[in-house]
Amino acid sequence: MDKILLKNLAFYGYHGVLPEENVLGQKFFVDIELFLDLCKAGISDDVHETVNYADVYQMVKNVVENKRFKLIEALAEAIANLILNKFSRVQEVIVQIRKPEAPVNGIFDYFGLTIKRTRKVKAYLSLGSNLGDKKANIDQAVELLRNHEHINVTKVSSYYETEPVGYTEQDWFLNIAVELETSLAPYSLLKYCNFIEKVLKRERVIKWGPRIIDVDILLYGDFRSEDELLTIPHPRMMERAFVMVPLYEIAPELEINKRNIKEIVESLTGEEVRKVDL
Ligand code: PH2
Ligand code: MG
Ligand code: MG
Repeated sequence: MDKILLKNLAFYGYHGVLPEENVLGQKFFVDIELFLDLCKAGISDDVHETVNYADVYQMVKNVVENKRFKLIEALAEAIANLILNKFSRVQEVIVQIRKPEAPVNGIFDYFGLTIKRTRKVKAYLSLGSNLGDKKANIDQAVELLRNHEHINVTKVSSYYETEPVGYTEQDWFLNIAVELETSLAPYSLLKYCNFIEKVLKRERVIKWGPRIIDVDILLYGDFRSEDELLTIPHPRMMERAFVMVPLYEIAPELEINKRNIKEIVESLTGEEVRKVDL
């Protein structure tokens, strides 16, 4: 991924375990690497489509010069946290801190550390199958999600047998909902969902027709998108019991478009959905 660099920022601060460090202070050097997509700003030449490094500098300066931590670990953590919270475009941040005047008897360039912190987003998926061994297909798709090093599957709903919606001349579906935490960007998560469909040899024949596996992104944090590749929240999820009922099981407190999920589920009148033990 692209990155923005802030190198060798020099400050005078009062962090340290030894009392004299908190009184006399010393020099601190900080390096920051911000990982984010710079493509849009590169084309538009507009600072609003990137992160202004001057704003990051002010934030880092303020923490290093005005706060007092015993450990540089705590200082670095505070800097990484502030950056991820304030600058939503930043996916990942590396913070390095160096103390060249650390009160240690000896000859050295500096003592220091580097930490890397990654934004984690909670996302919800809907999985469905109505061809072949439906349970095996769903299970294999969940396994492939679990295998990804940047995906942490946190909840999986029960299995639901569901009446086909849209194109009705087909077998009933097996549907589940999955909750996960990921540092993947929305389009990278979509790419991996499509990869899972490919591994399971899904063929795209009839729209809304029979399929070995369908892996749809329902929600990705509070990210919203309406382009030709990806629409989030999923455009039809609110009217579909086969999506909402499994989702309600694993996320009963969710709000979607400012509506409470319980109220949405209770308002559904459509197709039949039966929880099953498999
Ligand atoms: N998926 C569709 C169309 N219709 N019906 C049920 N019951 N379950 C599905 O997963 C499903 C569907 C298109 O993705
Ligand atoms: Mg679908
Ligand atoms: Mg799909």
